[in-house]
Amino acid sequence: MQGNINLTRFIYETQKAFPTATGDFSAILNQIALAAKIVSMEVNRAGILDDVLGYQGETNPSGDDQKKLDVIADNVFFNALEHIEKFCIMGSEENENPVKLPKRYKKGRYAILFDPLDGSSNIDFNVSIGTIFSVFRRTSPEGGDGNLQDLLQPGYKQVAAGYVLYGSSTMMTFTTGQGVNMFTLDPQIGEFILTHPNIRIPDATRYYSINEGNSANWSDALRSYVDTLKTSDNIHGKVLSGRYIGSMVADVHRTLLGGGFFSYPADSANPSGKLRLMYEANPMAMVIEQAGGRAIYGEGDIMGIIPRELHQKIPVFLGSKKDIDALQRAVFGK
Ligand code: AHM
Ligand code: MG
Repeated sequence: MQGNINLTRFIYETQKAFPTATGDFSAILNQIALAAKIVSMEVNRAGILDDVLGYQGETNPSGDDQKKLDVIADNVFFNALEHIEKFCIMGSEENENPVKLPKRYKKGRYAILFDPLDGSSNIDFNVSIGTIFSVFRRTSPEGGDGNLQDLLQPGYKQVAAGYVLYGSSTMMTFTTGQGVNMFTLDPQIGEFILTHPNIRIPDATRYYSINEGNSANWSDALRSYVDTLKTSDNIHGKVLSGRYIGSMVADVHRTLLGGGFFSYPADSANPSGKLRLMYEANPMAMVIEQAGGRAIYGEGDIMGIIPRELHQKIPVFLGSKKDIDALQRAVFGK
């Protein structure tokens, strides 16, 4: 492929290389991109429209207060995806139960989970937020309605995953299991352009990323390990800088491009951490591993976990292989 490549062309050319492809992924990715453009526009205007910022007055299944933008983004993604007849069931971080598709649509071969607007605590401050998505092939018989089991699959069974970052520019990053590609929205033409083809996460870094406000509740091993990053006695042989935005999408995005690691660990107040396995950990783990990195919960890989429930939480450590290997050895003795 030559020159400036837009998302539609990228999808078309990738599909051409697989003669047996049905076009299902093309439809799915194009509709995710459409929803991302709409949410991006809403996020950009949120500070101007006084009915968009602030709380909705409800909590989501994890007990977090729902922001109005969370609910807007949730609706935008459902509306963009429900009618394309590629899914049999959907799951959203904002909904307690799996979301069935309207009867009038044929049921497709895939199940999708998404966190429509991650990093909600940053919404009111004009700080980057994002959308995360994860796609599985259905396990229930074709044709009928899907069920919870279509969604509750281990991460290694994901067939596609990615995120959209609403930052100083809007970027869409995804993998279908053949590496990771990153697209930047050109607002003048309203198209995503391939700006970072086949990304590999670097081994060298200047940064580590973790909420140190919680360090009093961490394990001693984790606290000691993070302390080594503030001296030159670590795998990088230099003092690292801390970078923590508090939006997983933005923190993972920086880690993907800049190396190092991002973590939301378990602590004594949150024994399973804060991040959700199905909506946040699994899709980001697939992206990071497809870029040559690693994603673990502690002793083992995030994508190996057999999920128990839709909103279950899991500690997350992800980043460059070199960093995660060292952290796993020091903190979990593996
Ligand atoms: P959310 O889905 O309610 O937005 O919560 C998830 C977010 C992640 O984006 C981020 O990594 C984490 O919460 C930050 O939490 P904290 O503010 O405790 O550091
Ligand atoms: Mg979230």
